Amino acid sequence: MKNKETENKRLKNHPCFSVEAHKKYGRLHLPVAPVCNIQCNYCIRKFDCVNETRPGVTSKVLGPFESLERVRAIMERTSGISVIGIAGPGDPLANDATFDTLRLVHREFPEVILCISTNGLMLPDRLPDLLACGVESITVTINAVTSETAEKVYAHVLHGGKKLTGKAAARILMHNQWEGLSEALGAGLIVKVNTIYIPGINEAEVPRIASRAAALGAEIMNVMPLIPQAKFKDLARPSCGMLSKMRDVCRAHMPQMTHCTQCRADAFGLLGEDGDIEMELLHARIGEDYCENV
Ligand code: CLF
Ligand code: SF4
Repeated sequence: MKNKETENKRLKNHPCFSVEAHKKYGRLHLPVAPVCNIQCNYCIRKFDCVNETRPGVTSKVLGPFESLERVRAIMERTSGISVIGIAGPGDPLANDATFDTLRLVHREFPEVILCISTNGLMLPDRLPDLLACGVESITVTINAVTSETAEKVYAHVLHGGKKLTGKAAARILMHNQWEGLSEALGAGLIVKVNTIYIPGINEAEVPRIASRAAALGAEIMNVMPLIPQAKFKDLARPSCGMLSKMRDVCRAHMPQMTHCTQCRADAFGLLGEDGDIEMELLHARIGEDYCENV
């Protein structure tokens, strides 16, 4: 059962869930999760997770204690960090360091909202651990509602000690994403859905993801434009106009995030006010046509 008062406070103070909060509060990412358990066709491992991070080269993977040191140092000299998140560079739930880090940080900074972003494969399994660590908000990246489309988006899924491909991979991934999302909402977490808008592959399913996520009670959706790379390097990146139109369609189902900066796994501070090096990496990688607030 959700505690409405706590939930509203979290939503109000979380820079990714609230457009107002992002002008006032920042997030601090801890890059402790290098391993991933799936292969998205738009991902190259040497870059940060493009589900949730800007595709700059990962500067450094930290361990749990190094992360705690980083939190201490940044909290001492930066005000307004309301959220500490783990968003890669791989999948947080595929890395035990995620849970060790969350526990350490929560013990010392219980007032900060803990957040993770995941592909959802291990969410039903690891939700109890996330709750025990004090996590209060999650993002699940869902790119398809049918296995035909999911098959095109994901090359493989590592599950139960096996490497699955095709429909078998698609089915287990989608089942766990929706199951995990639903259970997380039932457990009182605030939940955002990220969807990569991949022209020619999943545009017909993006609004269906919005509709289903809204029906389950997710708070907000973040439709992110494909960054063409890896197997999808020859696909077109959606224009600002296409993105805006897609968000309008999805808005009929649920609120849309329009202020995402596709930040790095090691970003910190207010959204959009990260260092110059990150901006250079972004522009070098995806060109100057990056559009925000559409
Ligand atoms: Fe980080 Fe993601 Fe939590 Fe935010 S980011 S784990 S929900 S605290 Fe935010 Fe960055 Fe966009 Fe993500 S701007 S990429 S939506
Ligand atoms: Fe890459 Fe993230 Fe997909 Fe894993 S979940 S393959 S790190 S984009």
